Formats: sequence, C-alpha cells, structure tokens
Amino acid sequence: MTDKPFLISNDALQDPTQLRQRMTEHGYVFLKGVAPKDDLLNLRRDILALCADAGWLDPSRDLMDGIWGGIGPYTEGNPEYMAVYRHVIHLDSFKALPEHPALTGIMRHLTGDPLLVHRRKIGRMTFPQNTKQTIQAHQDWYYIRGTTETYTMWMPLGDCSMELGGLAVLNGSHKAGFIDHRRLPEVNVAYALESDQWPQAEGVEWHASDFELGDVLIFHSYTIHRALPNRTENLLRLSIDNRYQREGSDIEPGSLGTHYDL
Ligand SMILES: O=C(O)CCC(=O)C(=O)O
Repeated sequence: MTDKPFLISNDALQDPTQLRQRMTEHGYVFLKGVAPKDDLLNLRRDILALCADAGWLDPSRDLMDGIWGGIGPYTEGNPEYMAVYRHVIHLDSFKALPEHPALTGIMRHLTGDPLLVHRRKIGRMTFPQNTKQTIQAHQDWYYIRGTTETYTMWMPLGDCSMELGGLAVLNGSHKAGFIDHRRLPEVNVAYALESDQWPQAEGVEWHASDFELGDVLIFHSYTIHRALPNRTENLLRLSIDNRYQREGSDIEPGSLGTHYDL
C-alpha cells in the first residue's frame, strides 16, 4: 500500500469557507506548524518523566529523546500501561493543550460557534517493536457516536516520521457514510474495517506524510484512518488525539468523561 502525501491546507487557514470545503471534499485537513510548540514540548517532557519513572526509558539517554529501555512493550489495556496512563490523563499540560486558542480557533472554523471540546482527551505512548498492536483502519464515529459532525485533531508530541508512526487517512472515504466494523481479535482497536470494506471510488486513496512538531491532522468522524506502525528500533512515539463538535449537537455521555474514566 503506497500512501500519497497529505494535501497541505495552510492556505485556507484564514478562510473558514475554504477550510470547510477542504474538509467536505477530502474528509481531512492537514496543517503545518499550527500547534503551540512550547506547550507540545512541555507535555512531551511531562509524559516522558512518567515513562522514565515507570522504567520504560533508557536512563543513560536524554529524557526528551524518548529512547525505549527495553521493558515491555506495553499497550493500552495492559495494567503496566494503564498505571502510567492514569497519571498522563491528569497532567495539567495534557488537559490544557486541546483548549489552546490556536487550536480552538481552527476548530471553530469547522464546527461553528459555540465549540465543545470533548473531555475524553486521549494520549498515546506507542512502543517500538509492537507493530501487531498498531491501530487498524476505522472510523471514529464507531467509537464516539453522537453527531457525525465531530472532528478529531491528531498530533504528535515531537517530530514524527512515517517510520516512527503517524496516521494515514483514506482521502474522501467519509463520503461513503458509516460502514459497520468487524471484530478483529488480538489487536488494539478491536473493531475495525478490513481492506475489502474500504470504499472504492476515484480519488479514494491513502494519504500520509511525515509530521513535524506543530503539525496537526484534523478529520471527520466518518473518515477512515489507520495508525502507521512504529518501525523504529527504540523510539517511543507520543501523540494526542482530541475531538471537537458544536455545543448543543448530539453527544454520548462517554465523550463527557475522561478516557477510561481514569
Ligand atoms: O494514534 C494512533 O495510533 C491512533 C489514533 C486514532 O486512531 C485516532 O485518533 O482516532
């Protein structure tokens, strides 16, 4: 599967109508350098300090490099992972970042006012050499429900090459509407869309690129997307994904609590 690069939409940043058109046409918007870098790095430091306390990192290396020390790999759902994640969820830097005006300003262009940021904010610490747990293709609406006009904003907490991971989106796939997911045993996201379920139409193709610190990917709740495996030898991939919708539109109670109610 060869991915084409993301379409960069920074030229539409000052024009909400054009930004919405990009979303309507492609099901995603990729923006370079719009997230506040100092805040991203502060959050990266806070999360890596928790990883270091848990013994996950190589203590002889710089904390901010996030070099895995060889314990694990762990993934969401493992007790060892959840013991660290429960602290991540309550970091001030973790709770504040999705509400930063640089990000909410962009999201308001897509949702209209007033904007609601889901309280279920999600962070991910993705270990190397654990590719069988890579999140498979899915639509977020399967998990989130509520209004279909919900948008996910995904960003790495550091530069994220395609080798380290990142996300790929199936361009234009949101137009096919909701597709029921299948149960896939032994993977992190238990319900996903297998390749024979992906819509076939002109222009429906996978897009992905390297991310630099500050880049964000925003996509519609029906857009099919998948994580790229962390194929590095020893680097932890840190990322966050947050969801936004217009206040007053349909929402499930789960979106109003913390992730896993931690
Ligand atoms: O970061 C990942 O590995 C998966 C993220 C994802 O699927 C999402 O944000 O919906």
